[in-house]
Amino acid sequence: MTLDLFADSGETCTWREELAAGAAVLRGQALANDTAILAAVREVVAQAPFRHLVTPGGLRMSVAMSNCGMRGWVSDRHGYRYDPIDPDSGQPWPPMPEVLRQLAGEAAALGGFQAFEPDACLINRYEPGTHLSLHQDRDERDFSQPIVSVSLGVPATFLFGGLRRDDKCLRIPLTHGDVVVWGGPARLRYHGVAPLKPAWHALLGAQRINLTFRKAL
Ligand code: MD3
Ligand code: FE
Repeated sequence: MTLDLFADSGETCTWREELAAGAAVLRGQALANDTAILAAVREVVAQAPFRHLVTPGGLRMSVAMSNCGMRGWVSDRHGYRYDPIDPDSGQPWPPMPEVLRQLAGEAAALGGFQAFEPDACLINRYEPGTHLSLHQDRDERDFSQPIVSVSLGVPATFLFGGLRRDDKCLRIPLTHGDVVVWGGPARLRYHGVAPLKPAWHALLGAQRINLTFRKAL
């Protein structure tokens, strides 16, 4: 664990917690840039508005989603996939803004993964009561690549399980500005988000936004 209260560049982080082998929380890593990050997210969702995807089983997801980058994660009656085209617009997903790409690369390096070049950024929007059921992320081709997640807005309880669905979950509070790097032996652990409690954040109101950066191809 390192403490650097006066860090002024992206090369150091303020507070790091090793959750498990391969999983590092960088507390407040996105804080210094939060307004630029949110401006970039707003620009993306102006072009690719949030929508509620349907699972292959026909259930509407309570989390609303959008994407930027060369690939976007989508779900429909046919299954889950990474698609270069936004099915709602028929157009490519908006490009990944530089401020987001840079945040993901710096965080991955702090988590021990050099030269992370994400081609997909999934943007999840949670409103009060919204949850994400326990799942694994396994739609990517190369599990040696990490996933970087950025939490913005109201706090959430992240559920961090094991390699089997019925393994006990740790409950990890994630709040505005927290960045987590998931890789190595943590890459295929089950995880989810508990129902969002009503709360208020100065920049996002009652919402939580989570960005997940991945190398899909
Ligand atoms: C642990 N999103 O989009 S990000 C997802 O807060 C997703 O919106 C959650 O799970 C959210 O798939 C959690 C944190 C996360 C992402 C990928 C992981 C944790 C992970 C992969 C392996 C282990
Ligand atoms: Fe996930």
